[in-house]
Amino acid sequence: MTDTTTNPAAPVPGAADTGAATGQTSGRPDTWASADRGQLIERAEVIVTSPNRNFVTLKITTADGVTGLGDATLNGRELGVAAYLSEHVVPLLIGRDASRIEDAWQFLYRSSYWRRGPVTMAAIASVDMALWDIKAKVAGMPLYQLLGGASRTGLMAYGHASGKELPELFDSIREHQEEGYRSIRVQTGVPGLESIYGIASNKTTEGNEGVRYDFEPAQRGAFPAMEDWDTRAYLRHVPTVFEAVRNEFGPELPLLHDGHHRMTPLQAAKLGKSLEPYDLFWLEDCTPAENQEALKLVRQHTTTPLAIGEVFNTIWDFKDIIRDQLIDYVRGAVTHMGGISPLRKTMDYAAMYQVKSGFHGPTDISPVGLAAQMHLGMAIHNFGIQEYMQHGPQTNQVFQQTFTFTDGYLHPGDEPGLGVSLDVDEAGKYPYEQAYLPFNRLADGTVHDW
Ligand code: KDG
Ligand code: MG
Repeated sequence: MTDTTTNPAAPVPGAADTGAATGQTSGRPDTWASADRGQLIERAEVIVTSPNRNFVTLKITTADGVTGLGDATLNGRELGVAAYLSEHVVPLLIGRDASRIEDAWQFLYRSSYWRRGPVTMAAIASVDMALWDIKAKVAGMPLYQLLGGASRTGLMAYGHASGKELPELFDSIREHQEEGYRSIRVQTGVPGLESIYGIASNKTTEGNEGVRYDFEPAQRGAFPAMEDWDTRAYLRHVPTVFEAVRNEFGPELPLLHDGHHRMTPLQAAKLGKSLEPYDLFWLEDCTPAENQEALKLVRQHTTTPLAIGEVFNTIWDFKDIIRDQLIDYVRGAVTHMGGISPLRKTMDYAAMYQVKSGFHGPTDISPVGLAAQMHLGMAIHNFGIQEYMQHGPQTNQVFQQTFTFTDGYLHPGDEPGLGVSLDVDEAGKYPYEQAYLPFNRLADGTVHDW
């Protein structure tokens, strides 16, 4: 664990005694008089730990000793967010009123002048999450109650089945069903390609025996691993896989697939169309969505539902594609969209267009981020599905969690707050280890989207 706390308990700003807004005076934190001085932020610690993988967590403590946790993990760029938090955010938090969540969010977003971007928004997200955790603990309620109460009894979750060849894939689907999953993402190898996105290592390989294993793309080491890619081979192969899966598992099982940003608009349109007979729940990230116009072309050619947005940072990234009804599912993560507050706004906006949630839930969303998403998913009306890759055993020892996964449905539990606590001693056993996501090269050596 790396504790990069820069501000030990700082004195509460005296000007707050006036009962008026203090404004920005000579280097003092901007805060207002709090009705309850016990809610002023006394400590904020940035905790970097690497049990099964790297995680960045913000822990905020109020004068009353109430603590809140926020997830700031940005896969492969963790220390960038840790430094942003320690150097630029933690000093602004000390002495602020923890109960003023929206004000803290707006202050961090607007006062920095430089807006958006994954580093900034992951840092702001962690503050937002931690403050909601504190507010719910002070209220004595699980967070979903504060967000409006439960709209459902549980969250349908999907897991990641994969296999290089069909027999392994079928085994993996069956294993997921045995664990309770009722919706399944399907990724396979492509003939001629050595290693590609989404295929878990074989459980029976050395070191993995007996271990439940979902695909974990970040690999420890000083340089990203190289994978190979050929879109034409992929487009030829994927429909045959879904045909085989439908023949084996029948028409009912909801199936998902992640294109992981690799296709041109025309290729994506072609894939969507060729998958229509297999009735996918969604096709994810069919194109790299910087060019959002691309989705118009895809939409003109296929009725396969589209999900996008795991790399988006703000409601602005979703605004036009929701308004133009180019997507069906919002793949944003609480951790990368600036927190619970802005993702809630995005989902309320999406509801006007019948667009539902499909929050990003791979293992690089920490247990804290996952819990925050579960509470939000419980409360909103337009919940769709929750991605759920299971964290490893060491991670689950560092982060104690109250959520349940029963018969394919997640529930965040009913403890006050988010329902996650962090064992600092356990976290300390796992110092940060450099790790990167892989990258792609085509046969001629060109770097391709990964
Ligand atoms: O950090 C990158 C991963 O979270 C991403 O590759 C996982 O695409 C992903 C998914 O849909 O879970
Ligand atoms: Mg994805």
